[in-house]
Amino acid sequence: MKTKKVTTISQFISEQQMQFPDATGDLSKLFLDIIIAAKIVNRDIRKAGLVDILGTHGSINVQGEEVKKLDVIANEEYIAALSLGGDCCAILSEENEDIIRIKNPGSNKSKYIIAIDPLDGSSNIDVNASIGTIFSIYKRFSDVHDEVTMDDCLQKGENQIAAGYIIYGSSTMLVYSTGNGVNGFTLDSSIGEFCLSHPNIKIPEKGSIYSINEGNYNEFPDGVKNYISYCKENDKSTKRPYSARYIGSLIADFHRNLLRGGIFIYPPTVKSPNGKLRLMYECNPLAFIAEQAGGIASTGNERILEIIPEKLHQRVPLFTGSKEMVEQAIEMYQSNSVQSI
Ligand code: AHM
Ligand code: MG
Repeated sequence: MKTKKVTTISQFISEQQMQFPDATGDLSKLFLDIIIAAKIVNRDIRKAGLVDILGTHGSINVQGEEVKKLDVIANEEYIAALSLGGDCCAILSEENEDIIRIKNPGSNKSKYIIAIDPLDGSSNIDVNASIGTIFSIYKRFSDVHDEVTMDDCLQKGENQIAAGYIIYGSSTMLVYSTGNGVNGFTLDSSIGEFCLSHPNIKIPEKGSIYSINEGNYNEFPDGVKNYISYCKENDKSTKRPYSARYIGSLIADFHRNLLRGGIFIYPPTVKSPNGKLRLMYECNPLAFIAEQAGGIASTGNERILEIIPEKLHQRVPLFTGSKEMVEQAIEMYQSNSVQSI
């Protein structure tokens, strides 16, 4: 049998690092911390149902949402791996109201801040649908010997040094970008390594999938309602009607659209005028990946990566995916000058 050449993520990261002779290797080390945590969380997710980690934890998080046991476990595991690694100085997590400043001797000198949604799509945990982890890495502005400031953490998405996600699906994949394209790695559990499986991912310019929680239709702005009608129309030249696909797990919806072509929309609604998704650890990292893959990410009115964040857990509307589809949706959204929601 001919053996296929395998590139592990560690080999890939060190090859990339060699292209930058001045690189200190600190970012590579931070990636290795993330990879360790991803493997641990993956191990626990794969055991869910056999051990007592399904169901609710009994608490409500800073977002006012019910916390699942696996939310707590994943949060603790990522924080532990990132803190022990000593390669980042602060963590902003969906599950913690404030910034977690890491106070161990190694991380006092670290320049990196990480924003993370440790377990995205938690409502899907108990029904065995795909869930994910989303992360975003920034360089602090302040001196490495000083306390990390709020300004260090509230940076616009354009400043991201790297971003990515792990999808715990039918296989476990890590997809990331350091601003030089997007690459995907699949976990080969027999050797315990993420191996390059999807090099240089490009999102198709056009697609035929639209992903939106249509149950909220009556609460959508008119422009979004019009776009949904457009998706359902018959038109051979644009391959409409499009297919509706919505898992309710952002990573699973985003990942499918990234590979196949499509649009994901979480618009403003009457109840949530800023949408539901969080800027720092959901929209920014996915916007970075989308753009690096040739796609678009917008609030409908502005590019996600240009938003200057005001608060750690800020929510923004999100339109992201294939370039032509997102442009069309934004045009229809904006053409309703009175956004009656
Ligand atoms: P979570 O991070 O608490 O799991 O919430 C975010 C999730 C996203 O994964 C998903 O896109 C969205 O919420 C689904 O929301 P809705 O159920 O309103 O459609
Ligand atoms: Mg989430």
